[in-house]
Amino acid sequence: MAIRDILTVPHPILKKVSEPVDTVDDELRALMDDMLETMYAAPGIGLAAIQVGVPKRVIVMDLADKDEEPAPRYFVNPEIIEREGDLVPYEEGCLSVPDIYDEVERPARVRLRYLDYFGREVEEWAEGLYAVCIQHEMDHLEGVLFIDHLSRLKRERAVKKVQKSAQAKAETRPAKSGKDDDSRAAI
Ligand code: GNR
Ligand code: NI
Repeated sequence: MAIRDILTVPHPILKKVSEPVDTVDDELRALMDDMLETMYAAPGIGLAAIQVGVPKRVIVMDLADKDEEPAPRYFVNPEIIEREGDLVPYEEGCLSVPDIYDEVERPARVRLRYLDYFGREVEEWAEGLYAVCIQHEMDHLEGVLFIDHLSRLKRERAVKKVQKSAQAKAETRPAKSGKDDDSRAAI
């Protein structure tokens, strides 16, 4: 297992539409394991593969409270097959838009069809935080971020703020070092 880097706005990959998965095999499970570890480390409650630069229709999630047992969930090729209830506002955040929070309205309940960690087909209703989170994650599969649901002014402000703090971080920290990283070797 490995923690992967999470892409932040305005990285162009985040706008890509992710491709369906053919088979849920060990290689895909290794990706899902990495995604879960990356999500827990962040920390976050959900993560789409595109956020670690992989354009596949894969999502991981864990909605358990800190004092509860971990409850990882895995979604491959998820589809919303029914929507129900009023639009409900929720203050959303996103690991690809760090430190920005704003209200987004989404349907209260959605019926899902997806493949789980073992490639078994599941159909179920999601409501509450589960409904909010799966709709946020499924937006990522279409290249859509929660800030795309806000006004242009709010969205542009958010992107600028994230860019600015990423730049400030890059200036105060030395380049990341790793065995495959020779970015500091010759200056
Ligand atoms: O960690 C996350 N929290 C969150 C809060 C409200 C609505 C959606 C989310 S998902 C987010 C992690 C993330 O960016 N997933 O794509
Ligand atoms: Ni997100």
